[in-house]
Amino acid sequence: IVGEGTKCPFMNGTVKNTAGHGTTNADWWPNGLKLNVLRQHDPSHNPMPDGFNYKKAFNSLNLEEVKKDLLDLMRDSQDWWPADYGNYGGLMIRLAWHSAGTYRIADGRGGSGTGSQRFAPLNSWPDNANLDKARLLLWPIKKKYGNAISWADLYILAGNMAYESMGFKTYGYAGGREDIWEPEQDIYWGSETEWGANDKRYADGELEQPLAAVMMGWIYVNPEGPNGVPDPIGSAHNVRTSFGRMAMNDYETVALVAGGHTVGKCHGAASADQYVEAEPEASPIHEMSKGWKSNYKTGIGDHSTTSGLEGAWTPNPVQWDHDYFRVLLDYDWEVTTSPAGAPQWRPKDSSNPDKAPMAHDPSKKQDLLMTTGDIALKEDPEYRKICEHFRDNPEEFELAFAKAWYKLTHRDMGPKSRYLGPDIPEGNELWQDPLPEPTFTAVSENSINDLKKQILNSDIAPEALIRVAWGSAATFRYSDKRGGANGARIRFDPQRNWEVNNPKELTEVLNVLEKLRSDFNDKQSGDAGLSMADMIVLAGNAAVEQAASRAGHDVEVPFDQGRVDALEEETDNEAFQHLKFKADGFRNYRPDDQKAAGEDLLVDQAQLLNLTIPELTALIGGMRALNTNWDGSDHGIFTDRPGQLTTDFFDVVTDLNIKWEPLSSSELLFSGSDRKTGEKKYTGSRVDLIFGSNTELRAVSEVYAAAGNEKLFVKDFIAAWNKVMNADRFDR
Ligand code: HEB
Repeated sequence: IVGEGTKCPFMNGTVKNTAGHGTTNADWWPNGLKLNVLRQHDPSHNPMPDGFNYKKAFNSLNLEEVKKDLLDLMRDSQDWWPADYGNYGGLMIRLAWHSAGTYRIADGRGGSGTGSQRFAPLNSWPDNANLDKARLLLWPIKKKYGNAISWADLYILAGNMAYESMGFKTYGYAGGREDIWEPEQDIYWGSETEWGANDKRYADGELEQPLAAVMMGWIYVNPEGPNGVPDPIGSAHNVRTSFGRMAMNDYETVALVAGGHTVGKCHGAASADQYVEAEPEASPIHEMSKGWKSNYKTGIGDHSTTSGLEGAWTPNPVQWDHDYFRVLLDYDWEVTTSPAGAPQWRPKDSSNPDKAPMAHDPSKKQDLLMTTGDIALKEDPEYRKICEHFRDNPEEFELAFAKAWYKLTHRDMGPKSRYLGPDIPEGNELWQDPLPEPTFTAVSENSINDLKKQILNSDIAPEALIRVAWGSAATFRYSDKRGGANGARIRFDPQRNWEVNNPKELTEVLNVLEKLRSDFNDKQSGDAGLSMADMIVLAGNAAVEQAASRAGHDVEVPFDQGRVDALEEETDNEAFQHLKFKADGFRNYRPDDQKAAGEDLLVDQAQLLNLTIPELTALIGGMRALNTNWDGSDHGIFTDRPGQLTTDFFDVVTDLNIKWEPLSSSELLFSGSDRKTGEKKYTGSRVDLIFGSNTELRAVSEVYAAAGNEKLFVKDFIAAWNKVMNADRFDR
């Protein structure tokens, strides 16, 4: 805290009466709707030049030159933070791993995709201690290549080059992670107000969703063991849960931890409580964004403290080798205490163990160590089998680690079409949700218009077409760029059986569309045709156009053909279960097992769809007018002409003549009646009422309800609809 501990009453910063300070709305009403998450990353806050295209910039790089500079950097030790054993590799790998390792598959948030480790809270998480040094060591290279390589891409490339510098051949590398310029506000990192303490998150025996880490401020598990107790079996449970939450199985997890701890060391020369100063975010201004200054002797090199554990895992920590399994399995390990006071493991003398050199004085030797998380791999029977298998099959281990590292560092980038650069491995991985090459060429606009007519003349109700198109496209999540209409995976399990997708209706719609499509494609010349993925979107578009025209608006919904149909065997059922809508406010769906409020779930969903507040508002008002609730209910259908694209929804939510009352004490549904006559007129969910209740959503609803703004609404609705339909079109 600025000024704390000083004697001078006139110290700078003791008075906080400037812009942005003072008690805020979030302090007064901590439970208010978090619409701020829909206001992030405004392009006007991005310092890149107008029209900047990262793809183009990255492709202009000579990547070989960057890689060479990174290799040189590994061995170019700096006095202000000297390299362990003369190689920064371990530190850089930990940087890349901690950058990628915040990813969790439940909501796709976290990960290395945005360079967010530059900002709070990540830059100051206790588990990220001294990674500020790694980032600052990279600055000369970042400075040299400027806009052509993002921090996010550089962190991962540095990790790869660190491995290469120590003799390991990585599986490949893709660029394409564009930096953000402010901390993310949407990621739920937990609700604790202090760092550490994992028992809280496991309160119900199960780690709180969507979290992957066992405690606040850590990437995954407590290295000392659950709650700081060196209990390997308990640790194995936590490792399995946490790595599982990022979609890593046992095989991948063992490969990752072993490959990670084949190199580098732990730092715990002295007690952090006693010697280490504040993290970057709380450091004095003259530290210039550095933190964790240690006052123990020199505070650097062999005197540095990071995790508080001390020592290397293997005898040669700057060489890729297979010692990790040999050492872990062959030696007997006992609990000991690091110089900083943390529980860790040392090989018993009876094992006659190798030692490692001191990192900054090769003439001295040091005991090897294992963290409780490492011993977990030996003590847990399943993990142990894999350890033994890898020990006996070192080549398989190398490939397993190479692939797991590639997955770890690229998992959050979404489809392969987003990958950039010359080092992208050939072939697809299942976790990339592969899409086949396009089989069709474009069809003419005239025949598209004919097809739209045929679709609308079929037996399927227009609202069903809209629901299915929405269900297909709205699985997209901007967080890890998974999901969306491309691939038409709504045809497959698990999506086709989700309750919100109304499986019976979905099957009927798909059958009709498939029939129309094959007749249509048969009539096209050559390879021209439409995929089912295109067909589903086109059908939704046609129904929206018809609804607009019935309300007197002659408008066209843009249609961009070129989607492809995924194969069922290239659809990882388990990975797709995580795309399941926690709730879908747009179709007024909230499963009974959801504990969060409908309006909070709506904002979460809108953020994953990368919608703005006006886009969210237009979509909800429009979809209610179009009568597209998942189960055909009347909740929120505040109109006597459903199926027309009108602003009726906004008229009603802003209308003081309607009196709203909860239908039950759970306040999930409300009844709206005429204030004068008492006549019951409407029912609405929390998602519906929030557009009259929340003042910011109301402000936008007022715009759409106001005289003369129907055209504006129709235009905004179609633009927002189109944005969702095309959110995953990285192929374009
Ligand atoms: Fe690790 C380091 C823990 C996983 C890679 N690690 C480390 C440390 C610790 C740990 C405590 C120390 C820090 C200092 O400096 O002090 N990990 C851990 C745990 C886990 C892990 C508990 C789970 C089980 N790692 C991991 C992975 C990876 C890694 C997965 C990758 C892949 N690490 C690493 C490295 C290092 C570490 C490389 C070194 C760093 C240096 O050298 O600096």
